[in-house]
Amino acid sequence: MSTTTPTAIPTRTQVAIIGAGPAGLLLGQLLYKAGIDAVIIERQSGDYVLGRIRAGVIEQTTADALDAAGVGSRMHSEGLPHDGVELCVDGQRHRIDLAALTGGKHVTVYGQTEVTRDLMEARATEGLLTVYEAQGVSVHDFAGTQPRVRFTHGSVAREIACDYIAGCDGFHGVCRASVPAGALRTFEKVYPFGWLGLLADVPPVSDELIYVRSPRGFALCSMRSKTRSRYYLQCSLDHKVEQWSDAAFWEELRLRLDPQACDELVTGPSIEKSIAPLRSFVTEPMRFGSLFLAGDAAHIVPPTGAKGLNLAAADVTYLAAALADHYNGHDDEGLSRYSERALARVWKAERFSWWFTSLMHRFPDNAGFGERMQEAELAYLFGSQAAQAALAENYVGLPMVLH
Ligand code: RFL
Ligand code: PHB
Repeated sequence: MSTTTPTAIPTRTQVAIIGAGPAGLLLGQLLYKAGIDAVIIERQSGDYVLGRIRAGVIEQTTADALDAAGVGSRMHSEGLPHDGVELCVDGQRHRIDLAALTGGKHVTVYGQTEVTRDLMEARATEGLLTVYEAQGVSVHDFAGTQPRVRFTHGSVAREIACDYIAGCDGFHGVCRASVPAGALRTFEKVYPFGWLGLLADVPPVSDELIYVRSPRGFALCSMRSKTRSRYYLQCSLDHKVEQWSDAAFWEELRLRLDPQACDELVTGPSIEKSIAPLRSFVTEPMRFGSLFLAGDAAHIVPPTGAKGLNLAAADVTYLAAALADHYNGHDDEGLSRYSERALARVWKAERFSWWFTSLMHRFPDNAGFGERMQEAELAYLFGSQAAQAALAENYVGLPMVLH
């Protein structure tokens, strides 16, 4: 999909975007709407990008950004608005009424795969260039004002000169790694467990997501539609996905769910199974010269708060607005303040994701004091409207401050 012939690759553009994940594709679309020229360079194929099963929960600000990019219509017709979310603790379910606690806000359950597909299709329809399967991508001279991107495509060496590079190439990308040592400060927390995810064409166990804390570890019941479910189990970091048969997954899930959910659980063959480690990570600043980092290239959150894709969308919303101000001759304040504005939002989402992860998982070395702290925090949460409102406000997404 959207793969272009090598001859169509230009030697110059205004913004070279590295990575065609949600950050890169959304930025490309927002820049197109602002009349700014951009080329996206992606090392994988379009099908590979679409095959990665990741996020499922869209905040209102992300939905707004997708609307602004002109790609929101399928999300509105097929996405599932959720007014609440459930927490199940030791077999007891507690509903957090997101809408009531936030003055009517909700989240939309719509898969990252579908967001990516919508963005790819919009790009193809507009005839905008994404170079898929670019090899050996490297970024150059971005300390100054005439950066360049080099790569090989179809065994032809290419170079694109540009005004700015947007590093949207994820946690393992080349952009952050190319910044001189010492220019960036990083903050990291690695959690002692991972999430084993399973996707299956079975109806979800409940109308809303259920985050489960059980003595056997965390579980999450999520969905992609009314006929497709996504489940996760906290697992040990040394587990391999091949160790987990579908039957073993469903059996372990049942052991973590409440009796009602066990009764209503519909199982079936998996379409996909994968293990993801959990990490909190932030880079400061998110800019070096004419290179701007956005999305997972700059920060990672553990998936418990469903914030990763949403943060990526917020970053590129700030960045697209800043670039539009620059090219429209207004001013460069947005570019100067990009890192500061994005990081203010990032750190709040990092805090929430870390808090929610710490609250709901079983920590291997937490048997004493730590476990009591979790229990006390949960008892406080379920007994306090104010605490539930704080959870709800963060879960639906904090507002974006553009000016
Ligand atoms: P991506 O999606 O990793 O895309 C980066 C792209 O860059 C390409 N790339 C390169 N291209 C050219 N040259 C190179 N040298 C390159 N190196 C890499 C890659 O091939 C890729 O296509 O980053 P982006 O765009 O910043 O998007 C971030 C999101 O994908 C991520 O934050 C979310 O998926 C996180 N996440 C969730 N976020 C939410 O908001 N809500 C959720 O419910 C949610 N659930 C999840 C998640 C992530 C998960 N995993 C697997 C980590 C659930 C899981 C299990
Ligand atoms: C998902 O559906 O993949 C999902 C939902 C909520 C999360 C994380 C992942 O917190």
